[in-house]
This record gives sequence, structure tokens and C-alpha cells, in this order.
Amino acid sequence: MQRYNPIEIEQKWQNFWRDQRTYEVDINDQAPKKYVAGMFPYPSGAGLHVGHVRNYAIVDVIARYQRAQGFKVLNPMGWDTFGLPAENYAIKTGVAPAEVTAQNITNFKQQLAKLGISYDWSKELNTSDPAYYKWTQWIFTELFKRGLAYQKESYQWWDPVDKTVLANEQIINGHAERSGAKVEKRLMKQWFFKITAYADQLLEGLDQLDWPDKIKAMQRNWIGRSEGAQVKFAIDGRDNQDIVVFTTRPDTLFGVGFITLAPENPLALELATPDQHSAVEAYVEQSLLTSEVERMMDDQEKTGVFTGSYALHPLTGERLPIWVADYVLGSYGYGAVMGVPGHDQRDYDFAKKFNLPITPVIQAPADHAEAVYDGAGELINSGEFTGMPNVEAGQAITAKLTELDRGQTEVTYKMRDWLISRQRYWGAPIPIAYDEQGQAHAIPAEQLPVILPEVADYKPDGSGRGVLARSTDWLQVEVNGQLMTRETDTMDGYACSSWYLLRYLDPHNAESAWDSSQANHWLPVDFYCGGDHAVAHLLYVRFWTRVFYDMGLVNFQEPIQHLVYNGYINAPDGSKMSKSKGNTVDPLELINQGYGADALRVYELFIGPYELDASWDPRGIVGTYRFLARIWTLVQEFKQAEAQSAANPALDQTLHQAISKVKYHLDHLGFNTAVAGLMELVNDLYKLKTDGFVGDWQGALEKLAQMLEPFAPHLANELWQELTGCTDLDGQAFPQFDPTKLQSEQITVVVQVNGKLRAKIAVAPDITEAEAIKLALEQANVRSFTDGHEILKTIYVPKKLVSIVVK
Ligand code: ANZ
Repeated sequence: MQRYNPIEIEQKWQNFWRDQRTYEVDINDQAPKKYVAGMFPYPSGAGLHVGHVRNYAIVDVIARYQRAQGFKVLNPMGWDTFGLPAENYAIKTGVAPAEVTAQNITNFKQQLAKLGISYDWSKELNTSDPAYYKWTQWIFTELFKRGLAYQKESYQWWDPVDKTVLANEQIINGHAERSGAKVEKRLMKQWFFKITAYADQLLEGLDQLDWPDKIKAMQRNWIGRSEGAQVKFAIDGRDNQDIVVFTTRPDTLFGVGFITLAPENPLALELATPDQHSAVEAYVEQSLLTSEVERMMDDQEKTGVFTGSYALHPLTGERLPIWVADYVLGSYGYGAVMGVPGHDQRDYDFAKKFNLPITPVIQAPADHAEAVYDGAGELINSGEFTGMPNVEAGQAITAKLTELDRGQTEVTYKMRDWLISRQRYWGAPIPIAYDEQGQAHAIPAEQLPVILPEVADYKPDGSGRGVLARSTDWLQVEVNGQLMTRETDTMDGYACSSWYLLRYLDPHNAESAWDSSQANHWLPVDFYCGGDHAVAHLLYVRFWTRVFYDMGLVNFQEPIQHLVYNGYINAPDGSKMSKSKGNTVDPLELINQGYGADALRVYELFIGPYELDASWDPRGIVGTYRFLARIWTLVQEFKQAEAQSAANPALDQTLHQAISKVKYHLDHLGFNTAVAGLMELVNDLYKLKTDGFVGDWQGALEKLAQMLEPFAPHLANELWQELTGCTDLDGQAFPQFDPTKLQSEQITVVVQVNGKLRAKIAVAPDITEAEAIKLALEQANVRSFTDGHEILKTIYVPKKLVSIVVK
């Protein structure tokens, strides 16, 4: 008998699928569809690791299972290729980013082929291909025309290592996500996408999505909607100039003791009186070096400086000192706070530190011991509003402010507009040119793409202008008959990935970014699988889709119906796998050792619930290899054995129970439990086999191959061919179970009371003693002999008898 030899089998089927184009779909096919995609990878020089494989295996199980459910399945693959790793490599080696990218893609593709994923390679795309980024640029110009792409000078996170600005989403605990450098603030003119215009829509849209609650909560927090009021404080001695603050607590207006400005707020220096000016200047400079995260820490000792100026209370006219303090953030609300030390802990700490007055304005309960009270209650010390419950008072005070034109209700979001420009080379050039007056113009559609020029030196100089600024020939462009100068910033890679799910449908379309009727059929994506980008990519792609909807380019508002967000694979000790720690596991090595891709896939699916992190166990693949080898051997033995066609209800029952289980788990994305169901089936088949291959083993083994196919497609196809002589496992409908075969036959147990037969009960053969006795005691004819009697003893003789002895 031949041994299970995955290397041979897997190569055979990978060639077969490639040559037959088994997984290509006709995009104009209107049959019921499922669109299954994984978050596309950045093809790094390091190649695949087992973390990628988990994600790809999940994508493939879903795609193959949906095909077996009768759907046309689109499962494309592409490359997210712009970004810093290729550029930094170019700086080090001088090799053009496009060149290394092409090499890395070839390498990734070869590695992927070894996994047997059912991709439709005819839909392959690459975001740094001019034929692709032409349309990314086109989308930019459309956003620009709608006021959704705009320029603004503001303080931005600056990465001193990568020498570029970064978006808020790319900062983690005050450090750059990619380089790990501590970020700084720099005042720069930058391009933004106006995602805040869609904040409410993005929030509300979450409710209908089949996404993990954790990711929805992260998006809700990131958007950070706050309801409150805007209040204007006049500046003493300056007519027509106000300080505007956002507050969620207008009810505390009478308790304002001071105003604090963020160091980023331009008023900080402007309002500094001559004798305070140098102190304010020094403080602002110092604060801008501190990360926002440190500034926001509650236990941080409060710091600040008095500007020397005063604001006027909008209702009482009281003079309020204006301070600068770094606990106020420049990027939230108006970068200014009305300090209410009686009811806000940070304001209280600040007031204590600088001896500012503290006036409570909400009556705290008698048993409230702390200095700060942030609960509900009646107003005190609040003029005409004294005595009102605070929620009502908040509305009344806001109404009064509105009447006086000193404020109004307002909703604020924590989310900022999406910073898109980068002072780097390896990205899609922003398709804008400036006229002599410095006015920005979109590059007309017929002049797109703006091709990224080749340069000799990729190194940014830290001036804040991109490398492209040194490409002097390229800078000049004629737009609408006028000579203009090109924008030299490029777009962050997140722009490219915000629409690729649409481009997959027809990646070679030269006429348009996509065809609306195709998009409306295939999207939303039914299953989108990945384990990253909870608030960046997954928010941006939702935002752009809503813009496309408003442009009439698609008829759906949400791009992703079901988000399958998988956990990480960690090293055996639970720590993160990383190249630098040398604890990564190379999937190709495992495959080539002879375990094969099927065993690797099955292990990564079996390792635990897909949504949880899991630790790599080097012995895991040994176990799944053995499991697959047992299936192989069973089929070989069956083929050599004599068929015995007598009925075998036990075989039927085992099979149908397994189908029902595996199907249930696949329907609920329980990949690990589905594999467990298959393992159980194989164990049971081995037990049944000891009585010989009696019954419909041919049918049972065919169905086993079918159920195995989403997980271990190479072996499944091979077994199918051995059993049926055909190569058409793809395209077979997933096995159905027969509900009448799920239950085992029932056996009859007799019930005696004091030795006399009183009832017969039909029970499952494996009923427990307790269940059998309980059932026996419930029988009407038994009860008429036991009710009112003390039960002295019960005996259960398995599969035969319940005997009850009464007094
Ligand atoms: C007065 C007040 C009294 C406040 C009180 C709170 C409690 P959320 O809920 O997160 O939206 N704030 C406003 N702008 C700020 C900024 N740029 N940096 C730091 N803090 C800022 O928080 C809104 C509250 O945060 C606002 O309401 C304001 O303080 C503060 F008993 O105003 B409050």
C-alpha cells in the first residue's frame, strides 16, 4: 500500500488548478454569489510566515465551502505595494522600489501557490502599478472637486526617523507604528480627506454590520461622538475676539474659574502679555515635545502658565484668568477648555496646583466625600438657574447662550480628518498642481496617471518637502493651458487600499476605475478576513464607499458585510513572533519537510477559535499530518477490501451525525470545531472498520473527502479521484445529512415494581442509569404503584431492565 505523500499530491493538484483555471469566475455571471477576500498583503522581503497562513487558510475554507454551497465565489488576491519598507531598502541599496517590489511579488506568489489557496489569479492587482494608481489619483481629484480633499496648515505628528508626517491612526502610545520612533509635532501644510463629514454615517452604519463587537466598539471610540455645547468667552480688552470652548457640561457654566488653552492654540502666544510672553513661549515649546499620550495621563502632575490676559464670563461678566496648560489637547474641540474645578478632576488638580478659586455649582449628596463631584444634582451658586436639576439646567443655559449669541448645542468628534500626504517617494503622487498664485488645481482626468518619476536618491532630507521636490524636470506641468508646479507629496498607502475591493472585479479596466453594475452585483464583500487595521483601513474603506455611493458609483453604502477578524499566531511562549527575536516559523520549511500544506492548514485552523490569539506548538502539525495520513490509509484499505453490501445503520448514523456537526460549525465559522468533528468521524470509522467494510463505505468515504476539501483540498481531491475516478470534486455540492439517520435505534427496557412488569420504555442504548430510572418513575402505570409508597431501592440493568422496590 502506498504511503500518504503530500509533496507529490499537492504539486499535482496545484498544477491541475492552475492549468484548468478552476477558480476563475466570470465577473458578468449574475448567479448567486459570494465575494470572499483576505486583507491583501504587503509583499515584504521576508516572505510568508505562519501568521499569514492562518489568515489565508481561513479565507480558503470559507471560499471553498461557499462554492460547495452552490455559490459563484470570487476570491481574488493582490498586492499592497506602496510604502516605506521598499523605499527604505532603496535608500540602503539603491535598488529602485519598483524593482524589489516585483521580486517580492514573485516570491510571495510562489510561496502562496504552495498553500493551495483557491484564488482567482486573473483578478490580481498591484497598487503601485500606474494602471492601478491612475484611478487612486482619479478618486483623489473627485474628492478634491467635492471639497472632501483639502489642504490645511496645522500641527502634525512628525516621525523623525522616517522623516514624514503620520496620521493619528499610525501613532501608538506616542510612537510611530512603523519605525517605533517617538513622534514630534510640526506645523505643516498638509492634505486631508474630510472623513469627519461622514462621522455620523460611519457611526450609524456600524449597527447593520456583521462585524465583531470589539471592532465596532473600537470604531465607535475612535469616532468618539460627544454631545454638548460650544461656549464663547469674550476676551477682556479685545472687541470681536472670542475664545471658543467645547463642553459636555454646560450646566456647570457658573462654576468656571479659569480658561485653559492648549499649547497648540495660536491664542496662547497671542494673548500672552509682554511680561508673560517669554514664559508662555518657553512653556509652549516644551509642551510640543511631549507626546499627547503622556499629556493625557490622569496621574500626570499638572503644569501650565498664566498668559496675563482675562476672558469674560458670558452670563456674569466675571473676569476669568486665561492659562495655557498641556492637559488641553490642540486637536480636540477648540483646543480650549472652560475650567470647572468643582466638577472636573483635571481642572481641580490644576486649580489646586495654581491656587485658583473652586466654586461648586452642583449639590453633591451629603455622603459624597471627595472634593470633585461629577454626578447629577440640583444647581447651586448659579444665578437664575439655581435649584434646577442639572440636566434640565444644561439645556436652559445652552438656550440662554444661544439667545445671546454666546453659544449653542454642538456635537464634537474625537476623530480628525484623515491626513493623507506623505513627504516620501514610494507612493502615488498627489495629482495636484499649483498656479502662480499658489492656487491648487486637480490634474485633469485625461492627464492621469501622474507617473512617479525615477529618481537617483531616495533619501528624504528632513526639510519637510518630499524627495520629488528634487525632480526638477518633472515639477513643471501644463494644466488647462497654464504652466504649473506639481505637488511633491505622495499619498499614504491607505488611500490605495480604500478601494481595491472594487478594482478586483476588473483590474484591467482602462476606461474606468470599476463598472457600477459589476460592483453592485458583487459587493458588499460577503466575508472579509484579516487581523489588523481595526480603525484605520476598516474605517477608510467604509468612508470611501460612502463617498462613491454619494457620487452614484455604487448602490451600497457599506463595503464589507461580514468581517472575519482573526487572532494572531504567537511564538510557543506566547510572545509575538518577530524576525528580530528569531522566533518566526517558516511555513515553506514545514511543508517541504514532508508535512505538506494540507497538514499545515489543518493545524492552523485547528489551533483554536479563529478570533483568538494562539500560541504555536511545534508538535501541532505532527498531529494533523497523522490525522490526514489515517484518512489516506483508510481509503487505501477500503479499496483493497472486499465490499460487503449489507446494510450498516451504525455507519449511516456516524456519517450523518458528522455531516450535521461539520456543516453546523462551518456555517458558524467554527473551523477548529469542524476539524474536531472530522477527527471524531475518522476515529469512529476506524472502529466500525474492525467489523469489515460492511455497508455503503464508498458513499461514506466520498462524503468524508467532500467535507475535508475546504480544509485539506489537495488530499481531498486526490481521494475523490481515487474513489470516483473523477477530478470534479470542485463543483460538488456539500453533503447533506438525513435527519432520520441522526438518531440511533431505540431499545426497549422493561420496568418492574416489586418484581412485577408494569411498563416498557423505548430509550437510546446509551441512556444513563439516572435518566433511565427517572423515565421509568414518570410512567403513569408505574406511578400508580409507587405514588404514596416509599421507594426502597432502584436497580438498572443496562439495556434491559429498571427494577423498583417499594415499601
Ligand atoms: C467643562 C466641564 C465641566 C467639562 C465638567 C467636563 C466636566 P469628552 O466627553 O471626551 O468629549 N475638553 C474640551 N476640549 C478639550 C481639549 N481640547 N482638551 C482636553 N479637554 C477638553 O470631553 C469633553 C470635555 O473635555 C469638555 O467638557 C471639556 O471639559 C474637556 F464638570 O467642559 B468640560
